[in-house]
Amino acid sequence: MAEDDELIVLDFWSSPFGARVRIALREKGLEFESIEQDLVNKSSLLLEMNPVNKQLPVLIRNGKPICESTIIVQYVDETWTTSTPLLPDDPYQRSRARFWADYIDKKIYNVAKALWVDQEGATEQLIECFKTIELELGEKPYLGGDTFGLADINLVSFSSMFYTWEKCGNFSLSVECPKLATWITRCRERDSVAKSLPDPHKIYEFFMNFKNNASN
Ligand code: GS8
Repeated sequence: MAEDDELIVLDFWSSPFGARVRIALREKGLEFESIEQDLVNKSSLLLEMNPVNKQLPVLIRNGKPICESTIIVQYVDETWTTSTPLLPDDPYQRSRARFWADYIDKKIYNVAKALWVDQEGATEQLIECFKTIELELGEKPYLGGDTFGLADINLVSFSSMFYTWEKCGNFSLSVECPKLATWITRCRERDSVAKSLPDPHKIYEFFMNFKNNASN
């Protein structure tokens, strides 16, 4: 990293998307400042840095913003190439990693949101998504193969919410998908992940308060 490189993350402690950026930066051994955002009264900095989506996370490198978590992780990987690649070199393997990162983005979160509002069939759909990912994982240590990468980051970032999803959907991930449960433990043992993810019980409390307040 150039000596004058300044890295700022516009962040929120419980955000799985923010966690992706923190994990990627930590995998690369980069120092950064995380600035906690108010999701209701958005700061002028957030609105200036992400005027289109007005969402976090935003990575600000020397004043220039990069938006959308999956794009940020790829930017980090393409910018700091000397350590811990997060995508394979081979274009075909890269396309597969991107496919699974995209599947996780498009499917998992939307189905979990349906579970959140008690939509019928949402639990079954979520378990089906988990099983699909578990099938792809197979006997590999990581989704991308032997090394931790983009697709792993995209999924493990949600793992602090799994306890909440299991409670809401009344299922056990380790019973339904034992290999995926082992994969979560493996990923969470990494320093970058352990330092970046919030406590699942804290997330449960946070979401239950939010849900109770919303229904009152
Ligand atoms: C999603 C970011 C997002 O939902 C990404 O970066 O991958 N596709 C984006 N951010 C939320 C906070 S995390 O739950 C957010 O900024 N919400 C405020 C809003 O949407 O107004």
